[in-house]
Amino acid sequence: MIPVRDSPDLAAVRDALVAADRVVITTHLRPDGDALGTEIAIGRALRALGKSVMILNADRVPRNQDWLAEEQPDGFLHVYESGDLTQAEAVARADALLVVDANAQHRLGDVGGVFRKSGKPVLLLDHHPDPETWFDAACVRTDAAAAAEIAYDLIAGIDPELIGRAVATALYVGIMTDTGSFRYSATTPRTHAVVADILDRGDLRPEPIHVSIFDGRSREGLALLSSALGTITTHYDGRLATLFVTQDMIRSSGAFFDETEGLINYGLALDGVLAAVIFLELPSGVKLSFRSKGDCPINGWATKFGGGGHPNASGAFVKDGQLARTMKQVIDAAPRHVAVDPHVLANEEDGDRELSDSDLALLAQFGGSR
Ligand SMILES: [Mn+2]
Repeated sequence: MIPVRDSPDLAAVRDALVAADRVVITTHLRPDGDALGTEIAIGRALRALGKSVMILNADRVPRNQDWLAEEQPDGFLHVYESGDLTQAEAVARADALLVVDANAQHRLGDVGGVFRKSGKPVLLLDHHPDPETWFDAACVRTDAAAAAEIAYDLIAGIDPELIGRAVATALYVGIMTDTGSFRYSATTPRTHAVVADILDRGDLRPEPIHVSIFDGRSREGLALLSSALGTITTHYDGRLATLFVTQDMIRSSGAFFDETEGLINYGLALDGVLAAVIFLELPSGVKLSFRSKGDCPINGWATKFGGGGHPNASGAFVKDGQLARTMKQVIDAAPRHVAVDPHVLANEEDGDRELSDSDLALLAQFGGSR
């Protein structure tokens, strides 16, 4: 057992949950391991205390976490459907609503509006900066490596005995995925101490969990990886790497869109690269993910394109954006946000230049919108 990291804001969220008999939990669109892990861990702990809990998400579970969803009790995990009476009743009868791993209404999809219009107290547990202000109680720890790390303190603060196998598995998935398997810069000695306690209490073996999350790639997903690797280019003397995935690449590989998850790490893995951006072409626009190494905050850069996130991991969505134009705008905006050598900048920043011929050729090769 390690000491619980308590605080008045965590206690406020914890007390509200302990006092509630009925709780509905949600998280962000395209939920990831931390989003689901945090929801499931808190939800299972509250159920073990005899409470009625529903997880209600705008989007379905990603394929690599189907196994985690399948381990949950019936009726616990729901994908939101307008007009579904069971879901509407759960919100109407709830004593408290909880949002995890996201701090803005638009990140919650349709469930955001449902929560806000319900008139119920809405609680927040999150590790992203700049939360919206409509929550009735909020615990935001931007120094936590994952929302699941805060969930550990929340649950252990109620009763550490609640961290059995089900809760421990969910917490482990959350922390392991959000830290890139314990390597991102937000990982601290305490993160490892928390994980050690989780493994111990849940009697977990890490390997099968890693295999389930990371080694379940389909042939189609590998084909997509192969073509995405071919799009990696570097800019600003090798400090920035970009890669992209077009609708054509998704179609011709036969991969699911969620198999684009993690591709950006191959850009960041290049020697000398400080930051990487992946451009994902969707029918409705271009989804951007930003990653960086060490002391190179890129959340301001993502904010410029309507998104945000953490200093080393952020995202944005450019609605109706075309791939070539969006790439140019993002790459042009890089020098202000990525530590770029001023000599390189003098050579590169010559007004309103086009994408380089090689970038344009790559886009043409992979059928990207111009
Ligand atoms: Mn997270």
